Amino acid sequence: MMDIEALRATLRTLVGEAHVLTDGDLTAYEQDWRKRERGRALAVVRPGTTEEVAAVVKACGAAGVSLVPQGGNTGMVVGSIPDASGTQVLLSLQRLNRIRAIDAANLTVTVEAGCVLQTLQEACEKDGFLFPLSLAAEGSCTIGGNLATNAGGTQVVRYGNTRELCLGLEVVTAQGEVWSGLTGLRKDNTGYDLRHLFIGSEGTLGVITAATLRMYPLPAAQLTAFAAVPSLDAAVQLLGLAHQHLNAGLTGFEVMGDFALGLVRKHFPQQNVPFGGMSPYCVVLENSDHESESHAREQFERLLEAALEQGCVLDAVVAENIAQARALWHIRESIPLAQAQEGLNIKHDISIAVSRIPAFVTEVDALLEQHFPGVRLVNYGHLGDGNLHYNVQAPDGADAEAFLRDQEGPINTLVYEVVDRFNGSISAEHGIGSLKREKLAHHKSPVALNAMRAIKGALDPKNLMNPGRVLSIE
Ligand code: FAD
Ligand code: S2G
Ligand code: ZN
Repeated sequence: MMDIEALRATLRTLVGEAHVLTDGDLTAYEQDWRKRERGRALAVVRPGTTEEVAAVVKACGAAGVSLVPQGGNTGMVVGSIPDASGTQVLLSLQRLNRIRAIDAANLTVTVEAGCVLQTLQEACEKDGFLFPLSLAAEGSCTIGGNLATNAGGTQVVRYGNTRELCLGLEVVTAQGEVWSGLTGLRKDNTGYDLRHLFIGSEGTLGVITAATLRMYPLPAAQLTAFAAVPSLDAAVQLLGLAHQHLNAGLTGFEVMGDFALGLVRKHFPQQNVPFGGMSPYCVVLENSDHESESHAREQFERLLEAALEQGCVLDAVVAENIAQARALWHIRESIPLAQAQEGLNIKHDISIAVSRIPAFVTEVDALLEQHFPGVRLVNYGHLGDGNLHYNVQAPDGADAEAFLRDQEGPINTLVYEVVDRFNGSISAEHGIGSLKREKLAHHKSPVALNAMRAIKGALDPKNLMNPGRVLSIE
């Protein structure tokens, strides 16, 4: 039988009394962001150095106690909180948050896992560089969590996911050893590329403690436009025009269904959403130009003229200044928050070839209407990279909790069956966590699942790293 008090005492000696929490209000660590589940930690441990992380992992390993690494706890798939058994240690990386180095000549930044994404963005900008990962949770999510979930966000269309931004990692392995792979090298073909095993592994293979990431020169101008479009087909057509006119300058392309925007109008009336209700969809897109603001504006005008001529845009506004641009982006980023205010909801974070998204939505809308009449469809997301947040809210006036409990399974099954037929992915950017673990087993080939289990068995044979997340290991 594990001696909980003895382990707690050991952990206190390793990281300091103040950084081992065992009572009081631990909701921030034990409840997931969507307020779906609440776990109970044997202890919340907050190491401040990589060496302390290694010592904690070793101590837990020796005691046979599993660990749940946690960054900002903004994950969407219930992967970053302890289970309800009270036998797991929640390892918070929040104190391990230094920016170790910004290397201008190499265009890299080396940063610790607990650094909040927005803090890193601001530090790079202060030195004249862009760290281009951007998502609505950037004020609380951390670099370690972004890497562990291979986060996407609103600039993937130009810069790729977190994976593409990572050049090197420092990881504490499940055995409590430190792998230091913090190279800033763009080329290093010396055996298996271990960083890519840990990126997207959701805390199930090791604890990411630091990373060396790509930075880019700040653009001379970043212009934002908000356009009303008559259909999803028109949005896809506008995307094609934007690629043609802006090429590498296209750094964001998000689509928003009118019901999704309606939730922002309802819950955040102070945000004046343009074109209220005039079209079934709106798009917010961004042009980053390295020449000048006037050049960027000219390009946008040419693009919007062509789009108006071709009828794929009904109306559009181009932000006159940074404040207006931020306000337009804030509307898009407020959708998940407005959804949370509206109540518990069923999320489908899916990706499909861009060209096939309109047909997918037509088909799955009709099926949901037929089998679950009255559900409300909150459809929005990163159309630029084929990732849709096809979310389902309970019918107006229905009990959201009961709806989630009773209908999530059947609705997921229906939606994911169509995703499969469209050769899509059932998790584009949020990962699997515990929420989609059974779905993964159903939607991934046995060959892929066996290879994943082999990797998990090799790197974490005792299954102490975030067990029950991503894979079910007996
Ligand atoms: P946590 O939630 O703390 O952890 C997430 C997972 O990573 C868990 O499995 C955890 O065990 C593991 N983990 C955390 N830190 C480490 C570490 N150092 N080493 C090993 N494993 C670790 N996601 C997107 O991809 N794109 C979006 O556009 C997006 N928008 C969002 C908008 C809102 C409003 C919210 C609330 C969330 C959004 N998310 C989005 C989801 C979430 O923000 C991302 O998954 C983010 O990367 C999680 O970072 P975090 O630090 O909060 O990680
Ligand atoms: C986003 C948030 C999750 C959701 O805002 O891009 O990833 O579906 C989403 O609400
Ligand atoms: Zn997203």
